[in-house]
Amino acid sequence: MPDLPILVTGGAGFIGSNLVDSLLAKGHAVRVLDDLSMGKRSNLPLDNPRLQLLVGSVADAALVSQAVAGSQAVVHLAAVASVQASVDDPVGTHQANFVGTLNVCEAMREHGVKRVLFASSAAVYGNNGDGQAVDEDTPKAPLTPYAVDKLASEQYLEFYRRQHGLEPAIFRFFNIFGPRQDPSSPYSGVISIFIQRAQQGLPITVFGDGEQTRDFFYVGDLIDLLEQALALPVAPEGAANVGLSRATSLNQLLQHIGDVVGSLPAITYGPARDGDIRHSCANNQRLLGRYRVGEPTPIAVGLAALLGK
Ligand code: NAD
Ligand code: UD2
Repeated sequence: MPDLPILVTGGAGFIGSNLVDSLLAKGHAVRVLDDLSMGKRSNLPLDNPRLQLLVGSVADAALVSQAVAGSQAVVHLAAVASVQASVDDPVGTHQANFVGTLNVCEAMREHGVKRVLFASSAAVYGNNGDGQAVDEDTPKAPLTPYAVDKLASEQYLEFYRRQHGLEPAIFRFFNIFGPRQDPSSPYSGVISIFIQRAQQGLPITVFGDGEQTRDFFYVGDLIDLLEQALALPVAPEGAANVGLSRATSLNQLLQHIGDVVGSLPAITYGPARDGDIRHSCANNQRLLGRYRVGEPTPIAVGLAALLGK
């Protein structure tokens, strides 16, 4: 079905627009459904005749049905990606982060579309990593509405697999970084904020002592995984962590940024964020078993690519 479009919900955002570029470059037709709440038209090559943009919400069941009709597969990325936004507005974010998933499942059932990729999150583990790399069987401890909605979405997708033959491939992203990550909110990804401030010579605030760690994964490597999952003959049951299985502290991250940018601005250390996870690192054995993960991009190389170096 090479000519039927692949539907990318949230396709005007950071991860989505990187995926759209890559799919178009490989000759696929692509349909994007995005409400442009965070995503931007300028992230998309709208002059490409193989790209169609539908502007609206995944919470609108009729629109989702229209978007899914005639698609060959769905990559469901649309969500309010800020954990803090979900804490501030659980009802509003639930519409995008949970009802949106259910609408995608129902529309796929209605139109007989089978393959769907889903962007879940390391947030489903809460603090259960306890300083160790978490595997997928680690007990779940969703601490925020964002994490609850991601976990419930995963479970609904598995229900639709059993009941209606959907073929979900579910990924739990750790900290993804790369071009087009929007630094404009205080809750944007830390790398996008630190890079922008370093380039502009503006002071950087580290929340806590900077010894908290994250498992940073380059968006280009993620896109490669998503494309493999679209082509797999069988969509594997159960979610797979997406991380390098490598912990980088914020202090180490700042050193890398200083190396790539050439200098660092003033750095201040403030109080840790409420509820901040201290250490987050993926056990990625399942990912490595399911997908070809060539030589994953080390953080220094990803940062250089991000700055066009
Ligand atoms: P993003 O904010 O850049 O992309 C999300 C896109 O969804 C945006 O374009 C936004 O406009 C759109 N959107 C939001 N609500 C919508 C709605 N109701 N209807 C239609 N579109 C809507 O964020 P991202 O980092 O590209 O995240 C993509 C997905 O990956 C999200 O589901 C996010 O939860 C998940 N995720 C991201 C990370 C990360 O490190 N970036 C980590 C874990 C999970
Ligand atoms: C990421 C995801 C979130 C969820 C979660 C899963 C992003 C933006 N968020 O949250 O969606 O999936 O992982 O656990 O990708 N920090 C500073 N200074 C700043 C900004 C951040 O010190 O100006 C710190 C922050 O307190 C945290 C670390 O940097 O310790 C990473 O913060 P983040 O917002 O990039 O991502 P995280 O891991 O909280």
